[in-house]
Amino acid sequence: MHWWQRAVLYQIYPRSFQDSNGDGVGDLPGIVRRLPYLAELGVDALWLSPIFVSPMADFGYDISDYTAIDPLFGSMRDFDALLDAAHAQGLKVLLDFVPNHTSDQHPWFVESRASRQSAKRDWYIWRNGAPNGGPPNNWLSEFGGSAWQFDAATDQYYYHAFLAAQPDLNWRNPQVRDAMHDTMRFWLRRGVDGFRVDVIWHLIKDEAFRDNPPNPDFRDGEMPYRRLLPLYSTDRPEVHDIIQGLRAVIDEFPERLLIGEVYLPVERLAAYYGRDLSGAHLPFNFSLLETPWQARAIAALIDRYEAALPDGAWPNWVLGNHDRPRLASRVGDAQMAVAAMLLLTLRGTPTLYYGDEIGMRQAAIAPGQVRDPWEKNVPGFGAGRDGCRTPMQWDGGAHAGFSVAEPWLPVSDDFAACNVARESADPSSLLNLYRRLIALRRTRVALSQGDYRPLAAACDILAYERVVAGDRVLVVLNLGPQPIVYRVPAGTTAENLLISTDSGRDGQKVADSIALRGHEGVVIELCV
Ligand code: TEU
Repeated sequence: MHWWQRAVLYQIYPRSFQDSNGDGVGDLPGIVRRLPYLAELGVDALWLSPIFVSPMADFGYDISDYTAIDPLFGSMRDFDALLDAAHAQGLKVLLDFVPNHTSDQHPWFVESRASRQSAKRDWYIWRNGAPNGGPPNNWLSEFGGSAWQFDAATDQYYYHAFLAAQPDLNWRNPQVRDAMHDTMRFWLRRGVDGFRVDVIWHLIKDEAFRDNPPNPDFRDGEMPYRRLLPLYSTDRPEVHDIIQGLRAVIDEFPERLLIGEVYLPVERLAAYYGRDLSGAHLPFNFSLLETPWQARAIAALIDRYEAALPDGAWPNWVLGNHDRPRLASRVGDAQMAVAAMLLLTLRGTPTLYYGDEIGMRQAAIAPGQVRDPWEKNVPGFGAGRDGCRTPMQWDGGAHAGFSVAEPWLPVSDDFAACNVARESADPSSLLNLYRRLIALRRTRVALSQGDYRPLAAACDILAYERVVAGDRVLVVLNLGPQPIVYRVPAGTTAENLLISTDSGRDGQKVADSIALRGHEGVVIELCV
């Protein structure tokens, strides 16, 4: 087994984790200071959202130098110190690799836009306008409006899937591929343990630039980008060759991990493992972010995902990230513990988003405090991502212990009750449940490696087994407020209750049925 199959991954949004120099923005020395917290939580690897030199139009997802640290976060020396300190505590470090687009301030793009004859012209996607005027085709930017930006100086348009300040690279150009492969090698040689690759399903666009068809499911009031199906601008068959190229670079180094960010239905996602598993090790599975929080819907999703996985492909699950509303606000306070138990008992590598382990909620952002360019470009559709990016709540002191200065985004107003210091001291807190679940996952092979066997999905009950030679556990989750009694399947003998979301029950003997309170989840040891 590879380390990442047994691992629990933890996403840090560096701007918001820990400020060490009093500028209100988190930084690398801040992360170093908090490594003991992460080691105690029990996670195995950190993924850092981008820390590279950037004008910050999209908070680091617009990179102008791939091989230098933005001074806002620290220096290369700080990065090396973080890598060493993390490794010394047994934590792997994954970086965010953003190969689809650069910043418009990147020297490559500056050179590319300088003239049609520029040696780097073809590094980006330049097209003439349509014969009757206007952009080359109907493609839309995810962040609002046409995906084509007119450049008066050279009388052509360039393509940007996101902001106009994030021009897309042309991955059909071998020089682009070589340059980007070299940036990967730069970090791999320094010792990073792998990458999370940004919008990997966007990397190649249709060679003929055909118009995207209308989306028959589009409803008024939805995000304008949803008006068309991105058939020709994303998820093209050729993307898998590009990903194979990234994977080949990863495989030049021992035991490195390639994760791909892919927002696609699980049936399409499966292809991102690549032919003969030569693609991403873990194409991120975001399907829980989009599924109604109901037992039947979740059980059906797990079945679809398990069925779609290619032979030998390793699954993974995500409950939150820096682009989506906070878990606590999606499933409701009462279900946070059950959600934690689901994530940490499903088959495959789980990824936690910073702050979800203490139950941070989507913060209210006043109109004057909006920082997210997506929200600014397309206001009123609920696109705003600031509310899930607020400072980590370490304690009940000034600015929640995140910084001595006013933070770049406001601290959520629940920080006096919801913070690490308080929850650490409370055995029944969500944080301590996460710690117990992660520790259990480490000791029970059934949880880290066992097969998944669905048992029940009715009303509010979701039950399944995890089974491996010599170890077998039963997970029962109550997704509703009513108490219920769950009967252990016929022919099965239950032993101890290993963990309940209601602390205090751990270790209880279980007979042939178990009574669960509303919103309770349990993991039970079964006789093998
Ligand atoms: O996100 C892409 C992203 O989340 C959306 O564009 C996604 O396609 C949509 O929600 C699908 O429904 C990545 C980064 O995570 C994000 O922070 C960046 O802003 C974006 O790419 C551009 O780099």
